[in-house]
Amino acid sequence: MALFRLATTRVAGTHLSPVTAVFVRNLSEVTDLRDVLTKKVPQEQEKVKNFRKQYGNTKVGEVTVDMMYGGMRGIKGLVTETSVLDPDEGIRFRGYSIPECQKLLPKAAGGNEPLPEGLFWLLVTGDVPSDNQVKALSKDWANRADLPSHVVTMLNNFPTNLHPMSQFSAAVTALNSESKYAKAYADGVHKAKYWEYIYEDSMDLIAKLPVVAATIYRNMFRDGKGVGAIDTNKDWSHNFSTMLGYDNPDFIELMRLYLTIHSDHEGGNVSAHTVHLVGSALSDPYLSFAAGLNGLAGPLHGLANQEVLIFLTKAAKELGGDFTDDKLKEFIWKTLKSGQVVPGYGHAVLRKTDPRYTCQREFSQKHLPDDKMFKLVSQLYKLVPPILMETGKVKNPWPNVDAHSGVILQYYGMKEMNYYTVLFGVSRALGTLASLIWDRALGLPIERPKSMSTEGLQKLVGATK
Ligand code: CMX
Repeated sequence: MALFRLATTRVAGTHLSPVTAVFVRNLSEVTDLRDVLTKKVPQEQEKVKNFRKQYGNTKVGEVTVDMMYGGMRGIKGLVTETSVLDPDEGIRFRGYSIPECQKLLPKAAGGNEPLPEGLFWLLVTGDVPSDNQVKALSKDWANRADLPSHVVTMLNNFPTNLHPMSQFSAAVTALNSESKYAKAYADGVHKAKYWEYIYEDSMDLIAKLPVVAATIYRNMFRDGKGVGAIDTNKDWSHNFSTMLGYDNPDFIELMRLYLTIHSDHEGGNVSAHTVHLVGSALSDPYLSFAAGLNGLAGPLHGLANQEVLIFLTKAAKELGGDFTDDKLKEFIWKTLKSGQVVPGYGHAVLRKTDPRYTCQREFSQKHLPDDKMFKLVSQLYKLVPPILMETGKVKNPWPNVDAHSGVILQYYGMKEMNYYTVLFGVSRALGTLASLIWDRALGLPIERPKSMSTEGLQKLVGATK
């Protein structure tokens, strides 16, 4: 259906345009993501309003005492539109599985992997974008990538023994000097307009993250002489790879895949939940995302990709390259008996092999089938699950996303394992910020669940002491 839209004067962003009449045939032809959202937001607001009016008091689950002590597993307590995680099937981004995204999302010329720009468009709008829409997004991000000088100075002054994730989160926090949302809030903007500024900040932040991340990498592991200029004709992952100092086309393809698959894992995981929570206090996207990065930096979450490489390197060293099944089993048991986890295995929700692991395995089978470390990862895939099952307590013995990513990066020369979580963080911005835009568009309130003391809980359930 053709629709006639009056483009309103831009209230946020740097590109104020006059009120103009724009003829738009359908949304698949609109290349400005914000224009698409401007159309979609009122429709979604209406949908949610009507749904809540009719079903607002309907019960969706029960909460047990164990759930309260057990990290709130299984409690349905959040609404996240961008993706849903099925325990057996894995993640679906707006209803699309990873193989479907690999097939349907636009690719770079000559490339096979989806462009993360396309995934972001999908997460924000629910629609698979066209090539033109994705190209417009690449250009938009390239044009927003500049860092303010105080952040560059800050990055250049960090000691090289400060973990890359700490540098990353501190720099993102400091970027909030650029927040258009914080400024608009201070100027008394109406709450109906919040999402527009959150959108602008999110776009700016996503654009700047690769520059921040590459600066950290170059400062810590290369000559620290800057990251070079952004090429506005290249996609986000291509520019990021070049800034990191990697120009192998296969590495660039890996980055496109990597930045796509690490983006979102529904709303309850530590990084996504943190961004949502902090954002609910109306902290701007820089502050909210930096908080999420600090959660991602934990070894049970995003830092596990670093931990996996440490684990593999330790195994290689201790076993002196003697990777017989028996020796490896012994090493795994030793790890467990010393009270440590096997990193890269297990998940709070998943109960099967993570499809994010599977697609990295497929990438490796294609690009690095004979790599020694890839073979070790494959051998562990065979050996670890039965051992974890034998412990009798691990609910999911299968590998997660972090079990695989490090060895592929090593293969292409990125051996600095304490940097890996930064890559995860760059990607995680796509999902968490897409959600943050919708959080404000739907006017979700400050988050404040009820907590109880053990004593209060005992009274509540009528426990005898
Ligand atoms: N190695 C050893 N023990 C493990 C284990 C693993 N890989 N996974 C779970 N367990 C243990 C738990 O520590 C827990 O032990 P206790 O009862 O002694 O405390 C028990 O098994 C039950 O845990 P669970 O219900 O199966 O798992 P959780 O939901 O509590 O935790 C996770 C999920 C991911 C933190 C856990 O599987 C783990 O620690 N894995 C290793 C770290 C990892 O790979 N994290 C990355 C996850 C993906 C991501 O977020 O990036």
